[in-house]
Amino acid sequence: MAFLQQAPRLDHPYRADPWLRGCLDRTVPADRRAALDRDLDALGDYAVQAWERASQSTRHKPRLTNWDAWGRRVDRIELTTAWREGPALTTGHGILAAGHDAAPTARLEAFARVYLYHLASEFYTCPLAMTDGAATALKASGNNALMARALPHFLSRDPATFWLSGQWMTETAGGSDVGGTETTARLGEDGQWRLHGRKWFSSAVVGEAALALARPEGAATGTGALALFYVETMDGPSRKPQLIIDRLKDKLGTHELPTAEIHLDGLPAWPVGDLAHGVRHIAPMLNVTRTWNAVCAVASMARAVALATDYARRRQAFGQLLIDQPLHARTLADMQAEFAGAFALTFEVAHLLGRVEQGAAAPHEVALLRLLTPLAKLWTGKLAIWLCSEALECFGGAGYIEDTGLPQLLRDAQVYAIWEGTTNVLSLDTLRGLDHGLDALATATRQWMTDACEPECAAMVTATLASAAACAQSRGADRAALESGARGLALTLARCAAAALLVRQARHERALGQVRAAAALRRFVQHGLDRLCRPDAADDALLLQR
Ligand code: MFK
Repeated sequence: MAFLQQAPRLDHPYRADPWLRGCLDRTVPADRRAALDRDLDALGDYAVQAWERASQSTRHKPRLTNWDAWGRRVDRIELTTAWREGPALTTGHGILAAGHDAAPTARLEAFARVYLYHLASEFYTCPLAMTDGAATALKASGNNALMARALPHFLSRDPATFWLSGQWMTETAGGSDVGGTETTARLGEDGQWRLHGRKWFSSAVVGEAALALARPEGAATGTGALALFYVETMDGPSRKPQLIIDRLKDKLGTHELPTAEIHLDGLPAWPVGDLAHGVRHIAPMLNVTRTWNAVCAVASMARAVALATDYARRRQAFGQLLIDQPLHARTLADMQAEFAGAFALTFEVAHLLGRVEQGAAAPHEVALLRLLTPLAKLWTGKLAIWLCSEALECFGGAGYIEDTGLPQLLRDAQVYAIWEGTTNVLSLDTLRGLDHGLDALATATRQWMTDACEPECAAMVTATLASAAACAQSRGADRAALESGARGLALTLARCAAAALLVRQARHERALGQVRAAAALRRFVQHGLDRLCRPDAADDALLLQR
Protein backbone atom coordinates (compact mmCIF):
# COMPACT_ATOMS: atom_id res chain seq x y z
CA MET A 1 0.00 0.00 0.00
CA ALA A 2 1.93 2.99 -1.28
CA PHE A 3 -0.72 5.59 -0.50
CA LEU A 4 -3.14 6.17 2.35
CA GLN A 5 -5.52 9.08 2.58
CA GLN A 6 -5.22 11.37 5.55
CA ALA A 7 -8.21 11.92 7.81
CA PRO A 8 -9.51 15.50 7.98
CA ARG A 9 -8.16 17.51 10.92
CA LEU A 10 -10.26 19.99 12.83
CA ASP A 11 -8.74 23.45 13.27
CA HIS A 12 -9.54 25.25 16.51
CA PRO A 13 -13.16 26.24 15.86
CA TYR A 14 -12.84 29.60 17.61
CA ARG A 15 -9.35 30.74 16.65
CA ALA A 16 -9.84 29.63 13.03
CA ASP A 17 -13.38 31.03 12.53
CA PRO A 18 -13.25 34.49 10.92
CA TRP A 19 -17.06 34.82 10.90
CA LEU A 20 -17.48 34.37 14.64
CA ARG A 21 -14.46 36.53 15.48
CA GLY A 22 -15.60 39.25 13.04
CA CYS A 23 -19.08 39.28 14.57
CA LEU A 24 -17.76 39.53 18.14
CA ASP A 25 -15.18 42.19 17.17
CA ARG A 26 -18.01 44.32 15.80
CA THR A 27 -20.45 43.88 18.69
CA VAL A 28 -18.96 42.87 22.05
CA PRO A 29 -17.55 45.69 24.20
CA ALA A 30 -13.86 45.35 25.09
CA ASP A 31 -14.58 45.09 28.83
CA ARG A 32 -16.59 41.87 28.27
CA ARG A 33 -14.43 40.34 25.57
CA ALA A 34 -11.53 38.98 27.66
CA ALA A 35 -13.81 36.81 29.84
CA LEU A 36 -15.71 35.65 26.78
CA ASP A 37 -12.49 34.79 24.93
CA ARG A 38 -11.36 32.58 27.83
CA ASP A 39 -14.58 30.54 27.61
CA LEU A 40 -14.51 30.38 23.81
CA ASP A 41 -10.88 29.26 23.78
CA ALA A 42 -11.65 26.52 26.30
CA LEU A 43 -14.79 25.37 24.47
CA GLY A 44 -12.85 25.34 21.19
CA ASP A 45 -10.17 23.16 22.85
CA TYR A 46 -12.91 20.84 24.09
CA ALA A 47 -14.38 20.61 20.57
CA VAL A 48 -11.02 19.58 19.08
CA GLN A 49 -10.48 16.98 21.83
CA ALA A 50 -14.00 15.62 21.30
CA TRP A 51 -13.43 15.28 17.54
CA GLU A 52 -10.17 13.42 18.15
CA ARG A 53 -11.73 11.27 20.87
CA ALA A 54 -14.65 10.36 18.58
CA SER A 55 -12.34 9.38 15.73
CA GLN A 56 -10.47 6.96 17.99
CA SER A 57 -13.35 5.25 19.73
CA THR A 58 -16.59 3.45 19.11
CA ARG A 59 -19.70 5.57 19.49
CA HIS A 60 -22.11 4.76 22.27
CA LYS A 61 -25.80 5.26 22.68
CA PRO A 62 -27.59 5.89 25.98
CA ARG A 63 -29.13 2.76 27.50
CA LEU A 64 -32.38 2.51 29.39
CA THR A 65 -32.83 -0.03 32.17
CA ASN A 66 -36.46 -0.22 33.26
CA TRP A 67 -36.18 -2.90 35.96
CA ASP A 68 -33.44 -3.85 38.40
CA ALA A 69 -32.41 -7.44 39.05
CA TRP A 70 -34.92 -7.71 41.92
CA GLY A 71 -37.96 -6.56 39.97
CA ARG A 72 -38.02 -2.95 41.07
CA ARG A 73 -38.95 -0.30 38.46
CA VAL A 74 -35.87 1.95 38.14
CA ASP A 75 -36.05 3.62 34.68
CA ARG A 76 -32.33 4.40 34.80
CA ILE A 77 -30.52 5.83 31.75
CA GLU A 78 -26.78 5.37 31.24
CA LEU A 79 -25.46 8.41 29.43
CA THR A 80 -22.46 8.92 27.14
CA THR A 81 -19.24 10.55 28.35
CA ALA A 82 -20.03 13.93 26.79
CA TRP A 83 -23.42 13.94 28.51
CA ARG A 84 -21.84 13.13 31.86
CA GLU A 85 -19.41 16.02 31.34
CA GLY A 86 -22.27 18.36 30.32
CA PRO A 87 -23.30 19.88 33.67
CA ALA A 88 -19.72 20.84 34.67
CA LEU A 89 -18.96 22.37 31.27
CA THR A 90 -22.28 24.21 31.12
CA THR A 91 -22.00 25.74 34.56
CA GLY A 92 -18.23 26.29 34.39
CA HIS A 93 -18.45 28.33 31.20
CA GLY A 94 -21.81 29.95 31.95
CA ILE A 95 -23.32 28.51 28.78
CA LEU A 96 -26.84 29.13 30.10
CA ALA A 97 -26.31 31.57 32.94
CA ALA A 98 -24.30 34.11 30.94
CA GLY A 99 -27.15 34.61 28.47
CA HIS A 100 -29.27 36.03 31.30
CA ASP A 101 -26.71 38.66 32.41
CA ALA A 102 -27.97 42.24 32.35
CA ALA A 103 -26.04 43.25 29.23
CA PRO A 104 -27.36 43.82 25.69
CA THR A 105 -24.74 41.47 24.23
CA ALA A 106 -25.29 38.73 26.84
CA ARG A 107 -27.41 36.53 24.56
CA LEU A 108 -25.01 36.93 21.64
CA GLU A 109 -22.07 35.95 23.86
CA ALA A 110 -23.93 32.95 25.26
CA PHE A 111 -24.86 31.76 21.78
CA ALA A 112 -21.20 32.05 20.73
CA ARG A 113 -20.47 29.56 23.54
CA VAL A 114 -23.32 27.30 22.34
CA TYR A 115 -22.00 27.43 18.76
CA LEU A 116 -18.62 26.10 19.85
CA TYR A 117 -19.93 23.58 22.37
CA HIS A 118 -22.80 22.08 20.37
CA LEU A 119 -21.22 19.23 18.37
CA ALA A 120 -18.78 18.25 21.11
CA SER A 121 -21.72 18.12 23.53
CA GLU A 122 -23.35 15.34 21.48
CA PHE A 123 -26.61 17.32 21.52
CA TYR A 124 -26.58 17.89 25.27
CA THR A 125 -27.40 21.35 23.89
CA CYS A 126 -30.94 20.06 23.24
CA PRO A 127 -31.95 19.94 26.92
CA LEU A 128 -29.87 23.08 27.50
CA ALA A 129 -32.00 24.85 24.88
CA MET A 130 -35.15 23.74 26.64
CA THR A 131 -33.80 24.79 30.03
CA ASP A 132 -32.96 28.22 28.64
CA GLY A 133 -36.43 28.37 27.10
CA ALA A 134 -38.07 27.34 30.37
CA ALA A 135 -36.16 30.05 32.26
CA THR A 136 -37.29 32.61 29.67
CA ALA A 137 -40.94 31.47 29.74
CA LEU A 138 -41.02 31.54 33.56
CA LYS A 139 -39.60 35.08 33.56
CA ALA A 140 -42.21 36.15 31.00
CA SER A 141 -45.00 34.60 33.12
CA GLY A 142 -44.23 36.82 36.10
CA ASN A 143 -44.93 33.82 38.37
CA ASN A 144 -42.65 34.84 41.24
CA ALA A 145 -43.01 31.61 43.22
CA LEU A 146 -41.97 29.41 40.31
CA MET A 147 -39.20 31.80 39.30
CA ALA A 148 -37.79 31.73 42.83
CA ARG A 149 -38.04 27.94 42.85
CA ALA A 150 -36.57 27.11 39.43
CA LEU A 151 -34.35 29.92 38.11
CA PRO A 152 -31.54 29.50 40.67
CA HIS A 153 -31.24 25.90 39.41
CA PHE A 154 -31.73 26.50 35.68
CA LEU A 155 -29.22 29.37 35.66
CA SER A 156 -26.84 27.92 38.23
CA ARG A 157 -23.07 28.21 37.79
CA ASP A 158 -22.56 25.22 40.10
CA PRO A 159 -23.01 21.67 38.75
CA ALA A 160 -24.20 20.51 42.19
CA THR A 161 -27.31 22.69 42.00
CA PHE A 162 -27.85 22.76 38.23
CA TRP A 163 -31.15 21.42 36.85
CA LEU A 164 -32.22 20.62 33.31
CA SER A 165 -35.76 21.32 32.15
CA GLY A 166 -37.76 19.52 29.50
CA GLN A 167 -40.41 20.92 27.17
CA TRP A 168 -43.27 18.44 27.10
CA MET A 169 -45.60 19.21 24.24
CA THR A 170 -45.60 16.51 21.60
CA GLU A 171 -48.16 13.71 21.88
CA THR A 172 -49.34 11.00 19.51
CA ALA A 173 -52.54 12.95 18.85
CA GLY A 174 -50.84 16.29 18.39
CA GLY A 175 -47.30 16.85 17.07
CA SER A 176 -47.25 20.13 15.20
CA ASP A 177 -50.94 20.51 16.05
CA VAL A 178 -50.46 20.93 19.78
CA GLY A 179 -54.19 21.56 20.14
CA GLY A 180 -54.67 17.77 19.99
CA THR A 181 -53.01 17.34 23.42
CA GLU A 182 -54.69 14.61 25.48
CA THR A 183 -52.74 14.86 28.74
CA THR A 184 -55.09 16.04 31.45
CA ALA A 185 -54.49 18.02 34.62
CA ARG A 186 -56.62 17.06 37.61
CA LEU A 187 -57.01 19.18 40.72
CA GLY A 188 -56.95 16.99 43.83
CA GLU A 189 -58.85 17.63 47.03
CA ASP A 190 -55.52 18.62 48.58
CA GLY A 191 -55.36 21.56 46.11
CA GLN A 192 -52.54 19.96 44.12
CA TRP A 193 -52.71 19.65 40.33
CA ARG A 194 -51.55 16.32 38.91
CA LEU A 195 -50.84 15.31 35.30
CA HIS A 196 -52.08 12.14 33.62
CA GLY A 197 -51.18 11.18 30.07
CA ARG A 198 -48.45 10.29 27.64
CA LYS A 199 -45.75 12.49 26.09
CA TRP A 200 -44.40 11.03 22.90
CA PHE A 201 -41.08 12.85 22.38
CA SER A 202 -39.29 13.85 25.55
CA SER A 203 -35.71 14.87 24.89
CA ALA A 204 -34.71 15.94 28.41
CA VAL A 205 -35.91 12.91 30.23
CA VAL A 206 -32.87 12.95 32.48
CA GLY A 207 -33.78 16.47 33.62
CA GLU A 208 -35.11 17.55 36.98
CA ALA A 209 -38.02 19.69 35.74
CA ALA A 210 -40.18 20.42 32.71
CA LEU A 211 -42.79 22.76 31.33
CA ALA A 212 -45.72 20.67 30.15
CA LEU A 213 -48.91 21.42 28.25
CA ALA A 214 -52.03 19.73 29.60
CA ARG A 215 -55.78 20.17 29.42
CA PRO A 216 -57.38 20.93 32.78
CA GLU A 217 -60.11 18.38 33.42
CA GLY A 218 -63.41 19.58 31.99
CA ALA A 219 -61.81 22.27 29.78
CA ALA A 220 -62.86 22.70 26.14
CA THR A 221 -61.04 21.15 23.19
CA GLY A 222 -58.46 23.00 21.05
CA THR A 223 -55.32 25.03 21.69
CA GLY A 224 -56.79 27.93 23.64
CA ALA A 225 -58.01 25.67 26.48
CA LEU A 226 -54.61 24.10 27.14
CA ALA A 227 -52.72 25.24 30.23
CA LEU A 228 -48.98 25.35 30.90
CA PHE A 229 -47.67 23.56 33.99
CA TYR A 230 -44.31 23.40 35.75
CA VAL A 231 -43.31 19.95 37.02
CA GLU A 232 -40.38 18.43 38.87
CA THR A 233 -39.40 14.93 37.91
CA MET A 234 -37.19 13.71 40.75
CA ASP A 235 -38.46 12.72 44.14
CA GLY A 236 -36.49 14.93 46.58
CA PRO A 237 -33.06 13.87 47.78
CA SER A 238 -33.48 10.25 46.64
CA ARG A 239 -33.61 11.57 43.05
CA LYS A 240 -35.93 8.74 42.17
CA PRO A 241 -37.66 9.57 38.85
CA GLN A 242 -41.36 10.30 39.32
CA LEU A 243 -42.28 9.57 35.72
CA ILE A 244 -42.45 6.35 33.81
CA ILE A 245 -40.06 5.99 30.87
CA ASP A 246 -41.65 3.58 28.41
CA ARG A 247 -38.75 3.38 25.97
CA LEU A 248 -36.03 5.35 24.20
CA LYS A 249 -36.62 6.29 20.57
CA ASP A 250 -34.59 4.66 17.80
CA LYS A 251 -33.78 7.72 15.66
CA LEU A 252 -32.10 8.53 12.33
CA GLY A 253 -29.53 10.72 14.13
CA THR A 254 -28.79 12.48 17.45
CA HIS A 255 -28.01 9.01 18.79
CA GLU A 256 -26.38 10.18 22.02
CA LEU A 257 -29.50 12.14 22.96
CA PRO A 258 -31.87 9.98 25.03
CA THR A 259 -35.24 10.88 23.53
CA ALA A 260 -37.97 9.01 25.37
CA GLU A 261 -41.61 8.10 25.39
CA ILE A 262 -42.94 8.71 28.87
CA HIS A 263 -46.19 8.56 30.69
CA LEU A 264 -47.40 10.56 33.60
CA ASP A 265 -49.50 8.98 36.28
CA GLY A 266 -50.32 11.75 38.71
CA LEU A 267 -47.11 13.78 38.53
CA PRO A 268 -47.57 16.90 40.75
CA ALA A 269 -47.78 20.08 38.65
CA TRP A 270 -48.10 23.83 39.18
CA PRO A 271 -49.82 26.20 36.70
CA VAL A 272 -47.41 28.72 35.21
CA GLY A 273 -50.13 31.26 34.41
CA ASP A 274 -53.91 31.20 34.07
CA LEU A 275 -55.51 27.83 33.35
CA ALA A 276 -55.72 28.42 29.60
CA HIS A 277 -53.68 29.91 26.74
CA GLY A 278 -50.88 27.38 27.31
CA VAL A 279 -49.36 27.90 23.86
CA ARG A 280 -49.26 31.65 24.41
CA HIS A 281 -47.46 31.03 27.74
CA ILE A 282 -44.96 28.60 26.23
CA ALA A 283 -44.28 30.78 23.15
CA PRO A 284 -41.27 32.58 24.74
CA MET A 285 -39.74 29.14 25.24
CA LEU A 286 -40.42 28.17 21.61
CA ASN A 287 -38.78 31.31 20.30
CA VAL A 288 -35.67 30.73 22.42
CA THR A 289 -35.34 27.03 21.49
CA ARG A 290 -35.81 27.97 17.83
CA THR A 291 -32.90 30.38 18.16
CA TRP A 292 -30.81 27.55 19.68
CA ASN A 293 -31.89 25.38 16.76
CA ALA A 294 -30.58 27.95 14.27
CA VAL A 295 -27.30 28.41 16.16
CA CYS A 296 -26.76 24.65 16.32
CA ALA A 297 -27.62 24.23 12.62
CA VAL A 298 -25.02 26.88 11.81
CA ALA A 299 -22.53 25.06 14.05
CA SER A 300 -23.05 21.88 12.01
CA MET A 301 -22.50 23.86 8.81
CA ALA A 302 -19.29 25.39 10.19
CA ARG A 303 -17.99 21.90 11.04
CA ALA A 304 -18.91 20.52 7.60
CA VAL A 305 -17.21 23.41 5.76
CA ALA A 306 -14.13 23.26 8.02
CA LEU A 307 -13.58 19.52 7.52
CA ALA A 308 -14.22 19.59 3.77
CA THR A 309 -11.86 22.56 3.32
CA ASP A 310 -9.13 21.00 5.44
CA TYR A 311 -9.36 17.79 3.44
CA ALA A 312 -9.19 19.67 0.13
CA ARG A 313 -5.91 21.26 1.25
CA ARG A 314 -4.27 17.85 1.74
CA ARG A 315 -5.99 15.41 -0.63
CA GLN A 316 -4.36 14.93 -4.03
CA ALA A 317 -6.31 13.64 -7.04
CA PHE A 318 -5.46 13.83 -10.72
CA GLY A 319 -2.01 15.09 -9.71
CA GLN A 320 -3.30 18.16 -7.87
CA LEU A 321 -4.61 19.13 -4.46
CA LEU A 322 -8.41 19.29 -4.48
CA ILE A 323 -8.30 22.92 -3.37
CA ASP A 324 -6.36 23.81 -6.55
CA GLN A 325 -8.98 22.23 -8.81
CA PRO A 326 -11.31 24.97 -10.08
CA LEU A 327 -14.61 23.13 -9.79
CA HIS A 328 -13.88 21.78 -6.32
CA ALA A 329 -12.72 25.23 -5.18
CA ARG A 330 -15.94 26.71 -6.54
CA THR A 331 -18.03 24.12 -4.68
CA LEU A 332 -16.27 24.90 -1.39
CA ALA A 333 -16.57 28.65 -1.94
CA ASP A 334 -20.32 28.29 -2.65
CA MET A 335 -20.70 26.39 0.61
CA GLN A 336 -18.74 29.11 2.46
CA ALA A 337 -20.94 31.88 1.05
CA GLU A 338 -24.20 30.17 2.07
CA PHE A 339 -22.78 29.42 5.51
CA ALA A 340 -21.68 33.07 5.89
CA GLY A 341 -25.22 34.30 5.14
CA ALA A 342 -26.76 31.80 7.58
CA PHE A 343 -24.25 32.74 10.26
CA ALA A 344 -24.97 36.47 9.81
CA LEU A 345 -28.74 36.04 10.12
CA THR A 346 -28.57 33.65 13.07
CA PHE A 347 -26.23 35.74 15.16
CA GLU A 348 -28.24 38.87 14.38
CA VAL A 349 -31.26 37.09 15.88
CA ALA A 350 -29.17 36.15 18.93
CA HIS A 351 -28.03 39.75 19.35
CA LEU A 352 -31.55 41.13 18.82
CA LEU A 353 -32.98 38.74 21.42
CA GLY A 354 -30.58 40.09 24.04
CA ARG A 355 -31.23 43.72 23.11
CA VAL A 356 -35.00 43.26 23.22
CA GLU A 357 -34.82 41.45 26.57
CA GLN A 358 -32.61 44.14 28.07
CA GLY A 359 -34.76 47.02 26.80
CA ALA A 360 -31.90 48.20 24.55
CA ALA A 361 -33.66 47.68 21.21
CA ALA A 362 -35.11 50.31 18.86
CA PRO A 363 -38.95 50.29 18.65
CA HIS A 364 -39.09 48.42 15.31
CA GLU A 365 -36.74 45.68 16.56
CA VAL A 366 -39.37 43.85 18.63
CA ALA A 367 -41.36 43.12 15.46
CA LEU A 368 -38.10 42.41 13.63
CA LEU A 369 -37.15 39.75 16.19
CA ARG A 370 -40.61 38.16 15.96
CA LEU A 371 -40.20 37.82 12.18
CA LEU A 372 -36.52 36.87 12.00
CA THR A 373 -36.70 34.10 14.62
CA PRO A 374 -38.81 31.66 12.56
CA LEU A 375 -36.99 32.76 9.39
CA ALA A 376 -33.58 31.89 10.85
CA LYS A 377 -34.87 28.58 12.22
CA LEU A 378 -36.51 27.37 9.03
CA TRP A 379 -33.82 28.50 6.61
CA THR A 380 -30.82 27.23 8.59
CA GLY A 381 -32.64 23.93 9.22
CA LYS A 382 -32.87 23.27 5.51
CA LEU A 383 -29.48 24.71 4.61
CA ALA A 384 -27.66 22.54 7.15
CA ILE A 385 -28.93 19.38 5.44
CA TRP A 386 -27.84 20.60 1.99
CA LEU A 387 -24.48 21.79 3.21
CA CYS A 388 -23.66 18.66 5.21
CA SER A 389 -24.64 16.56 2.21
CA GLU A 390 -22.31 18.59 -0.05
CA ALA A 391 -19.52 18.25 2.51
CA LEU A 392 -19.85 14.46 2.58
CA GLU A 393 -19.63 14.44 -1.20
CA CYS A 394 -16.37 16.42 -0.98
CA PHE A 395 -14.84 13.30 0.64
CA GLY A 396 -16.00 10.94 -2.09
CA GLY A 397 -16.62 7.41 -0.80
CA ALA A 398 -15.03 8.21 2.56
CA GLY A 399 -17.90 10.59 3.27
CA TYR A 400 -20.26 7.61 3.18
CA ILE A 401 -18.32 5.51 5.68
CA GLU A 402 -19.52 5.50 9.28
CA ASP A 403 -16.23 5.42 11.17
CA THR A 404 -14.94 8.57 9.45
CA GLY A 405 -17.49 10.36 11.67
CA LEU A 406 -18.82 12.16 8.58
CA PRO A 407 -22.23 10.48 7.93
CA GLN A 408 -23.22 11.44 11.47
CA LEU A 409 -23.06 15.11 10.45
CA LEU A 410 -25.73 14.60 7.81
CA ARG A 411 -27.95 12.33 9.90
CA ASP A 412 -27.85 14.77 12.80
CA ALA A 413 -28.52 17.76 10.52
CA GLN A 414 -31.85 16.30 9.42
CA VAL A 415 -33.31 17.02 12.85
CA TYR A 416 -32.94 20.82 12.62
CA ALA A 417 -35.72 21.02 10.02
CA ILE A 418 -38.07 18.89 12.11
CA TRP A 419 -37.94 19.57 15.82
CA GLU A 420 -39.19 22.82 17.28
CA GLY A 421 -41.54 23.06 14.29
CA THR A 422 -41.09 21.78 10.72
CA THR A 423 -40.22 24.08 7.82
CA ASN A 424 -43.89 24.42 6.90
CA VAL A 425 -45.03 25.06 10.49
CA LEU A 426 -42.35 27.74 10.77
CA SER A 427 -43.32 29.22 7.39
CA LEU A 428 -46.87 29.60 8.68
CA ASP A 429 -45.51 31.07 11.92
CA THR A 430 -43.71 33.64 9.77
CA LEU A 431 -47.13 34.82 8.56
CA ARG A 432 -48.04 35.63 12.21
CA GLY A 433 -45.09 38.01 12.34
CA LEU A 434 -45.62 39.72 8.96
CA ASP A 435 -47.98 42.52 10.01
CA HIS A 436 -45.39 44.74 11.64
CA GLY A 437 -42.45 42.57 10.62
CA LEU A 438 -42.29 43.58 6.95
CA ASP A 439 -41.96 47.29 7.73
CA ALA A 440 -39.46 46.48 10.48
CA LEU A 441 -37.38 44.40 8.07
CA ALA A 442 -37.45 47.19 5.47
CA THR A 443 -36.25 49.68 8.11
CA ALA A 444 -33.54 47.32 9.35
CA THR A 445 -32.18 46.45 5.91
CA ARG A 446 -31.99 50.17 5.03
CA GLN A 447 -29.89 50.71 8.15
CA TRP A 448 -27.70 47.65 7.61
CA MET A 449 -27.00 48.68 4.00
CA THR A 450 -26.13 52.33 4.64
CA ASP A 451 -23.01 53.33 2.70
CA ALA A 452 -22.90 49.90 1.04
CA CYS A 453 -19.59 48.94 -0.55
CA GLU A 454 -21.40 46.59 -2.94
CA PRO A 455 -24.22 48.86 -4.21
CA GLU A 456 -25.42 46.39 -6.84
CA CYS A 457 -25.97 43.71 -4.23
CA ALA A 458 -27.73 46.20 -1.97
CA ALA A 459 -30.02 47.25 -4.84
CA MET A 460 -30.95 43.61 -5.46
CA VAL A 461 -31.86 43.16 -1.80
CA THR A 462 -34.07 46.25 -1.85
CA ALA A 463 -35.81 45.21 -5.09
CA THR A 464 -36.38 41.60 -3.94
CA LEU A 465 -37.74 42.73 -0.58
CA ALA A 466 -40.14 45.09 -2.33
CA SER A 467 -41.49 42.31 -4.56
CA ALA A 468 -41.81 39.96 -1.56
CA ALA A 469 -43.79 42.62 0.33
CA ALA A 470 -45.99 43.26 -2.72
CA CYS A 471 -46.57 39.53 -3.12
CA ALA A 472 -47.57 39.14 0.56
CA GLN A 473 -49.90 42.13 0.35
CA SER A 474 -51.54 41.01 -2.90
CA ARG A 475 -52.36 37.61 -1.38
CA GLY A 476 -53.36 39.07 1.99
CA ALA A 477 -57.10 38.44 1.58
CA ASP A 478 -56.65 35.01 0.01
CA ARG A 479 -55.51 32.86 2.92
CA ALA A 480 -54.99 29.72 0.83
CA ALA A 481 -52.74 31.62 -1.62
CA LEU A 482 -50.82 33.19 1.25
CA GLU A 483 -50.29 29.82 2.95
CA SER A 484 -49.30 27.91 -0.19
CA GLY A 485 -46.66 30.56 -0.92
CA ALA A 486 -45.51 30.90 2.70
CA ARG A 487 -42.36 28.79 2.36
CA GLY A 488 -41.18 30.67 -0.75
CA LEU A 489 -41.92 33.98 0.92
CA ALA A 490 -40.09 32.97 4.12
CA LEU A 491 -36.99 31.77 2.26
CA THR A 492 -36.92 34.98 0.21
CA LEU A 493 -37.15 37.16 3.33
CA ALA A 494 -34.46 35.10 5.06
CA ARG A 495 -32.07 35.40 2.11
CA CYS A 496 -32.70 39.15 1.78
CA ALA A 497 -32.05 39.69 5.49
CA ALA A 498 -28.87 37.60 5.33
CA ALA A 499 -27.59 39.47 2.26
CA ALA A 500 -28.26 42.84 3.89
CA LEU A 501 -26.32 41.69 6.98
CA LEU A 502 -23.41 40.64 4.76
CA VAL A 503 -23.48 44.14 3.23
CA ARG A 504 -23.09 45.53 6.76
CA GLN A 505 -20.27 43.09 7.57
CA ALA A 506 -18.51 43.94 4.28
CA ARG A 507 -18.64 47.66 5.15
CA HIS A 508 -17.22 46.94 8.60
CA GLU A 509 -14.41 44.82 7.12
CA ARG A 510 -13.61 47.43 4.46
CA ALA A 511 -12.61 49.83 7.24
CA LEU A 512 -10.18 47.15 8.46
CA GLY A 513 -8.80 46.44 4.99
CA GLN A 514 -10.49 43.02 4.79
CA VAL A 515 -12.53 41.65 1.88
CA ARG A 516 -13.88 38.22 2.86
CA ALA A 517 -17.47 39.31 3.63
CA ALA A 518 -17.69 41.26 0.35
CA ALA A 519 -16.72 38.09 -1.55
CA ALA A 520 -19.26 36.02 0.39
CA LEU A 521 -21.91 38.65 -0.31
CA ARG A 522 -21.29 38.68 -4.08
CA ARG A 523 -21.40 34.89 -4.27
CA PHE A 524 -24.46 34.65 -1.98
CA VAL A 525 -26.40 37.13 -4.10
CA GLN A 526 -25.34 35.25 -7.25
CA HIS A 527 -27.09 32.17 -5.83
CA GLY A 528 -30.28 34.24 -5.94
CA LEU A 529 -32.42 35.93 -3.30
CA ASP A 530 -35.86 35.35 -4.77
CA ARG A 531 -37.56 32.08 -3.82
CA LEU A 532 -41.13 33.36 -4.34
CA CYS A 533 -43.52 30.97 -6.05
CA ARG A 534 -46.86 31.47 -7.73
CA PRO A 535 -49.89 30.05 -5.87
CA ASP A 536 -50.82 27.43 -8.47
CA ALA A 537 -53.51 25.62 -6.49
CA ALA A 538 -54.95 24.09 -9.66
CA ASP A 539 -51.61 22.52 -10.60
CA ASP A 540 -51.15 21.28 -7.02
CA ALA A 541 -54.49 19.50 -7.29
CA LEU A 542 -53.61 18.00 -10.68
CA LEU A 543 -50.25 16.75 -9.45
CA LEU A 544 -51.75 15.20 -6.33
CA GLN A 545 -54.62 13.44 -8.12
CA ARG A 546 -54.92 9.73 -7.36
C1 MFK B 1 -29.78 21.68 19.59
C2 MFK B 1 -30.90 22.60 19.32
C3 MFK B 1 -31.92 22.45 20.31
C4 MFK B 1 -33.30 22.71 19.92
C5 MFK B 1 -34.27 22.19 20.96
C6 MFK B 1 -34.77 20.89 20.58
C7 MFK B 1 -35.96 20.42 21.36
C8 MFK B 1 -36.77 19.50 20.55
C9 MFK B 1 -38.04 19.11 21.19
C10 MFK B 1 -39.22 19.47 20.34
O1 MFK B 1 -39.22 19.46 19.15
S1 MFK B 1 -40.57 19.90 21.25
C11 MFK B 1 -41.84 20.10 20.07
C12 MFK B 1 -41.84 21.38 19.43
N1 MFK B 1 -43.16 21.59 18.94
C13 MFK B 1 -43.45 22.69 18.32
O2 MFK B 1 -42.59 23.54 18.10
C14 MFK B 1 -44.87 22.87 17.93
C15 MFK B 1 -45.00 23.24 16.50
N2 MFK B 1 -46.30 23.82 16.25
C16 MFK B 1 -46.48 25.18 16.29
O3 MFK B 1 -45.57 25.94 16.57
C17 MFK B 1 -47.82 25.65 15.91
O4 MFK B 1 -47.65 26.81 15.13
C18 MFK B 1 -48.72 26.00 17.11
C19 MFK B 1 -48.86 24.84 18.03
C20 MFK B 1 -48.20 27.20 17.87
C21 MFK B 1 -50.03 26.37 16.42
O5 MFK B 1 -51.15 25.99 17.12
P1 MFK B 1 -52.52 26.77 16.90
O6 MFK B 1 -53.55 25.98 17.55
O7 MFK B 1 -52.74 27.10 15.46
O8 MFK B 1 -52.17 28.08 17.73
P2 MFK B 1 -52.60 29.58 17.55
O9 MFK B 1 -54.03 29.71 18.00
O10 MFK B 1 -52.25 30.14 16.23
O11 MFK B 1 -51.66 30.28 18.63
C22 MFK B 1 -51.92 30.21 20.01
C23 MFK B 1 -51.28 31.46 20.62
O12 MFK B 1 -49.87 31.32 20.61
C24 MFK B 1 -51.58 32.73 19.83
O13 MFK B 1 -51.57 33.79 20.76
P3 MFK B 1 -52.94 34.34 21.42
O14 MFK B 1 -53.41 33.29 22.36
O15 MFK B 1 -52.52 35.59 22.11
O16 MFK B 1 -53.89 34.59 20.26
C25 MFK B 1 -50.35 32.88 18.96
O17 MFK B 1 -50.13 34.20 18.54
C26 MFK B 1 -49.27 32.42 19.93
N3 MFK B 1 -48.07 31.96 19.25
C27 MFK B 1 -47.94 30.86 18.48
N4 MFK B 1 -46.67 30.74 18.07
C28 MFK B 1 -46.00 31.79 18.58
C29 MFK B 1 -46.88 32.57 19.33
N5 MFK B 1 -46.50 33.67 19.99
C30 MFK B 1 -45.22 34.04 19.89
N6 MFK B 1 -44.31 33.35 19.18
C31 MFK B 1 -44.66 32.23 18.51
N7 MFK B 1 -43.74 31.56 17.83
